[in-house]
Amino acid sequence: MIIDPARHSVGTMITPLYAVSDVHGHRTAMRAALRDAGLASEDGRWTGGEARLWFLGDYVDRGPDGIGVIDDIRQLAEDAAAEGGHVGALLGNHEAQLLAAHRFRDQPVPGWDEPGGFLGAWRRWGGLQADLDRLSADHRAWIGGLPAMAVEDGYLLVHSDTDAYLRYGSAVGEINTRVMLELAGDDPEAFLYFAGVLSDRGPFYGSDGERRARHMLRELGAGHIVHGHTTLQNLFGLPSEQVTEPIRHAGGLATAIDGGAYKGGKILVARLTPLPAPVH
Ligand SMILES: [Mn+2]
Repeated sequence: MIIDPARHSVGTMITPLYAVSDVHGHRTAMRAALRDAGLASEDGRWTGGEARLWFLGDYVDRGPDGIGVIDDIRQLAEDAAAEGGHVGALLGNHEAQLLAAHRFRDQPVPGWDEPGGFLGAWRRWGGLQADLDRLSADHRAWIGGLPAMAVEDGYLLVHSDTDAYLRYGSAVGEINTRVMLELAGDDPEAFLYFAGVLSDRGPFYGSDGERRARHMLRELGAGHIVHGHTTLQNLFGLPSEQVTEPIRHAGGLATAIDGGAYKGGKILVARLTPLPAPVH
């Protein structure tokens, strides 16, 4: 067998990698952002060829068409797989909160003084009745199978800017398995704790941020954290018009990509270029 180095060298095997986070029901804006990046058509079909695209969670709530966003992502995943590309999706706290609203309704949760239980809380967190009404068993099964994290090209992709995921294990596969079990749970008290872990934020900021980020990366065998969940507006005190690209923080070990679509910001399509080789 003759190997053509131009086609088979390691360098040419790496296909482009992108990440998008916190679409929050803004289906039209998501399609426009993906079109601008060359990844999808105006009507939400994959045009990215062999590229890889990861959605980092929070598809639903706050914006008008969360279920439509999920339907688009599933279509894109199917399209991309047929073309040798890949579309992946992570679990965000809002998906867990939507499932909880559906599963536990307004039953009281011991130790939680929240009017209307998970259903009331989900509404106050931005839940839309139209999404809940359209949430089919098929959608619930899809959400129930989402991983909490993935590693691609040395990037640790997660929804929330937290190391609280490490409470569920010390390897990516172990954490994903445990999170799926927690997500399927029927004990509202346990689910409340789980939703808190998924919604945590903060460890990567302040004087200890770089150390916490480095520890998480070492545990999980990756070189750089990419996350959504906390908007760039809130993180860096920026007005929406100044939020135009992802921002690195935690001593350069993490990148925040949530452009705050729900508050008038942009959906950022982050291109994740290959990381330099780690320095030992
Ligand atoms: Mn979130």
